[in-house]
Amino acid sequence: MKKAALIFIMTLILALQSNAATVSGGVSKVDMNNANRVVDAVTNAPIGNARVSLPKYNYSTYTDDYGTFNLGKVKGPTIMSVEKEGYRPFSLTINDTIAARPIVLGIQKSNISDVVIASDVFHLGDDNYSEASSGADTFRLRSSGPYFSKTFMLKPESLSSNNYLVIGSIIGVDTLMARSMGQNKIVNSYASPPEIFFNGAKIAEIQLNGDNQKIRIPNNLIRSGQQNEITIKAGRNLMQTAYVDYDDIEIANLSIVSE
Ligand SMILES: [Ca+2]
Repeated sequence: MKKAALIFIMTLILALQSNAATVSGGVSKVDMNNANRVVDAVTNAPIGNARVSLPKYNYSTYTDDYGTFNLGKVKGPTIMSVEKEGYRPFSLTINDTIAARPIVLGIQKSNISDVVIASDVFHLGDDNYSEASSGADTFRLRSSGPYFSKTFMLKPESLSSNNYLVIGSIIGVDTLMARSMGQNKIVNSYASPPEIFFNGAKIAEIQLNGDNQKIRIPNNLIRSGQQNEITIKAGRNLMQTAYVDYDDIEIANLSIVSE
């Protein structure tokens, strides 16, 4: 997953270079070299009036007609999310280094079969976490408890496709694997991974932080044309036996994508 994230960041940097042309049009001239922009991932056309937000800073703004937007100061890892009618909700974990350079974000048109489960950022856990946690600096939202659960309809046609749960961004996962990958600075402990359940059956464990994690939903678990349920359960600090200490995490953008 880390490799995928690196490739994604490389793509982002290449995208920056290939888009580094100054475009003039209308009355104002926009310096595309130095602008953060939201574009259509397929056509590369600028997308105006997209909402870009940093929930940690309670910051949100809209792109202009050139797709450009300003980001305030960013410190440490934080989730940035982009919303635009007709497009899949998009999120990206950024930090000071990424925010210091122009960011070009390609977003994808939504498909009629996409189901958005949550388009905002939510916090799972108990609000008790170490400063060294991989998301500690980012947590702002109060915990809604150790579980997230939501029901939603899936169309009858979903059974003729492959279906995936897509987690836009996740931070704060402090598993042994996350620690060994350098995603946090915790020395003495680690946590069990968050678990994902679909209609009561466990379909995945999340070992690492990152963006756009895709989890296959086995078709035999799907109730087509009916209500289905996704549940995410926070992991637990495995070195704390005196009481239950849930591993605090934040998640942005959950959707079901059929392909
Ligand atoms: Ca905790």
